[in-house]
Parts: sequence; C-alpha cells; structure tokens
Amino acid sequence: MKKIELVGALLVVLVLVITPASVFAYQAASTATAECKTIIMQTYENGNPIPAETHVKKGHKVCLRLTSYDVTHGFVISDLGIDAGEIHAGKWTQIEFTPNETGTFNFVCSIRCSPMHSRVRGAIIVEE
Ligand SMILES: [Cu+2]
Repeated sequence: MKKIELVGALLVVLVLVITPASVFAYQAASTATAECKTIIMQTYENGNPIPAETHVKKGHKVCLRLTSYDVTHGFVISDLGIDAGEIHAGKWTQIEFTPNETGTFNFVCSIRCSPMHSRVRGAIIVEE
C-alpha cells in the first residue's frame, strides 16, 4: 500500500468513526442540559410577570432565565428554598433546580421595587 493510500484510508476511517461519535456526544450533552424557560419581571400589567405561571415536570431539571423590563426586582420561591438575588433590568440571571414534588410554588419579588411591589408575583407549577 502506498503512503498516499494509507493516508486516504486513515481519513476515511476518521470521518466514519469520529463524525457519528461527535453527533452522539453532542446529543447526550444537549439532553443533559434543561431547556431554559424565561420569566420577565415587571411593574406593568398589574405587576404580573411574563408568564405569570410556568409549568415544569417533577424530577426534571428546571432552568429559568430571569430578567426585568423596568426596575431591579428580586426572585424568591420560598417553598423551594430558592433566592435568585437581584434581577436587573435588561440583564439575565439563570437559575437551575430539580423539583422533587408536584404542586404550585409561588414566587415573589423580594426587593421593594415600586408601588406595585406586592403584586409582582407568579407561580411555578410542578406537574407529574
Ligand atoms: Cu418588588
């Protein structure tokens, strides 16, 4: 076998083995990472976050991307022991958790953001 044929054969083997292996590795990595759901905190529309309710699955990793339309808010889900800290206007805060029980878990703004503060609240609904 000539040297050029050997190099060609090696390239074919590399393409046939490495390409599928890369695809499988990528798929495994992407299924391990939860898809992020977005929640926008705001003082408009009676303080209802967008969306006011977010549905997730029990036992599945939840990823929430949080932001604010207007002022700095907080984000706390007391019953799940989650405090995302300050949610700044135009910036993103990402949190992840895995709910182990079903139910409705209310979240509230934890920073006195505006006269609408007490209305800035919503729910994470964990389903079976
Ligand atoms: Cu507030």
